[in-house]
Amino acid sequence: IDPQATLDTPLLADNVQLIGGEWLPAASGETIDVINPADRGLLGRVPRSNAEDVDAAVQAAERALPGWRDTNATARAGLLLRWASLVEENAQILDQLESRDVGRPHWGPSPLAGMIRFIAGQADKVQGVSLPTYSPDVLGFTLREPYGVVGAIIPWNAPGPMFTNEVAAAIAAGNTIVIKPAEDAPLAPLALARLAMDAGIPAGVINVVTGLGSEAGAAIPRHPGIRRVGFTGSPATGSLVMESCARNLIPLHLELGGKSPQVIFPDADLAVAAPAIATGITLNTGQICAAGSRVVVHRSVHQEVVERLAEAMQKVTVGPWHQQVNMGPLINGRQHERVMGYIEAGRAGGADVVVGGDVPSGGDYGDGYFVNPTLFDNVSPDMTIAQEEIFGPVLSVIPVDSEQEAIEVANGVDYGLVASVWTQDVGTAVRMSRALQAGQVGVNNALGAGVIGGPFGGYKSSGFGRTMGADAVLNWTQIKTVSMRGATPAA
Ligand code: TXE
Repeated sequence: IDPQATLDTPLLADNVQLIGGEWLPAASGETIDVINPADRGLLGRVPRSNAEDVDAAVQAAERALPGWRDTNATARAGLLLRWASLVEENAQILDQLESRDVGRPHWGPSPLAGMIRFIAGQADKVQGVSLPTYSPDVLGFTLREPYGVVGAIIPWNAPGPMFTNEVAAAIAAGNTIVIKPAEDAPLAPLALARLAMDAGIPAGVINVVTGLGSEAGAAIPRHPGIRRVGFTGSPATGSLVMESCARNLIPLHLELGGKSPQVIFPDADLAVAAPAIATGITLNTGQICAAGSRVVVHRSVHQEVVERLAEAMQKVTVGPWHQQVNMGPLINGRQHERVMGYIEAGRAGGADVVVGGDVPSGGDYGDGYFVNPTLFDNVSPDMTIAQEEIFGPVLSVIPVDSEQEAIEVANGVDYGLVASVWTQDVGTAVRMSRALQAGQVGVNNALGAGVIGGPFGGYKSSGFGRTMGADAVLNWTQIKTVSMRGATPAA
């Protein structure tokens, strides 16, 4: 397969980004190389933008705002539905672009069109409420209005879904948006933006500025024209983005990853749980915010769980995206070093490596950022590998002796994104669903997945605000209370 082939799609052009309906290079002319993490081959070039380009994008979004905000909500929904149809027609090439850019093997049917359709359905269901008033001369009600020009910064691990989530919800609510994809994986977002233009979404409603986080990214929440921000990424960067929002006194939502527990009770169906947990931590090479990276298991089934997890993780095949494999490389050299550093920390901390702990070598692995699925046993809850998000295919098993201890260990981290509980007992499932501190709880499923329109977001340091579902659209609205006096009161 020719590593340049994806650039032949009419959905992408060399070194351009979308500002005010035009495909432009950075004002500085500088570029960033987009690299295939499976072989370090060059996939393309995108503009290396900075504050100047962000400013041009904000101005374009400001010009587009009145027209878009005042387009009736059903018409906005119609344009989103046209976008969804084009996304569906182009699902294969979008999937290839994302796979190549992220280094991921084919993921199954694309969720993108369905995600946009769900949000389109919400566009004309954004409603206020009627309010009681002190006088019969007055009507009281709320309006939910868009913020105006909004900004979003998205990561590289699932660029297509991240882009559609933020963009569809923000514009469905009547905002216009400036969004920066991650420098590591900007191709699918650029292609999706082109399809949105083809669908007839007006120029300036969606502006995509590519560039580095410290340059183009940092400029978005700093820009005085931006009225709200959505950010998904690391806690450290999220904190910087929030500081900028604080200076400008604007709201934001943050999604900052997790250290999601998989709590296994002795009555769980282990034949189902173990392979599902192994898939959950190796899907996308563990680079999923929801990935269940800690197995908190009752000691009575500890041995059996470790054996079953080891068997499932050994079956995972590793290789470049175009082969029939389960798992591709990590996104870049920095993440590879980071993940290998955590594996060393696990060993140094006294945990037992049951599977992996190393990198595959030779043959097709070449210069790719590969790492083998890694299973650590006898991890104690305070170890670094049990506390910090590794964002790689590294699973830690922590044995416990009681339900109470399981809850304490499961909740004993800064994060609170997803938590799973594996049991066949309804009582245990109910108690645990309430006790686990997480924005999503999965009972007998590893990623808290399988719900249509479920709001998604974190408890504790995993962030706040929700993407996806009807709440995602409401997130991008502000509430106005109107009291309307119909007649001048009689003298
Ligand atoms: O994230 P960053 P990185 C976690 C995961 C991973 C770690 C580091 O643990 O190992 O973060 O990944 C932009 N102002 N997650 O370094 O830096 C950047 O260009 C504004 C979890 O890649 O947070 C990119 O578009 N923006 C996570 C986006 O922020 C800035 C997904 C994310 O990059 C910026 C990704 C700045 N100063 C990583 N600096 C999840 N929640 O799923 C960078 N960016």
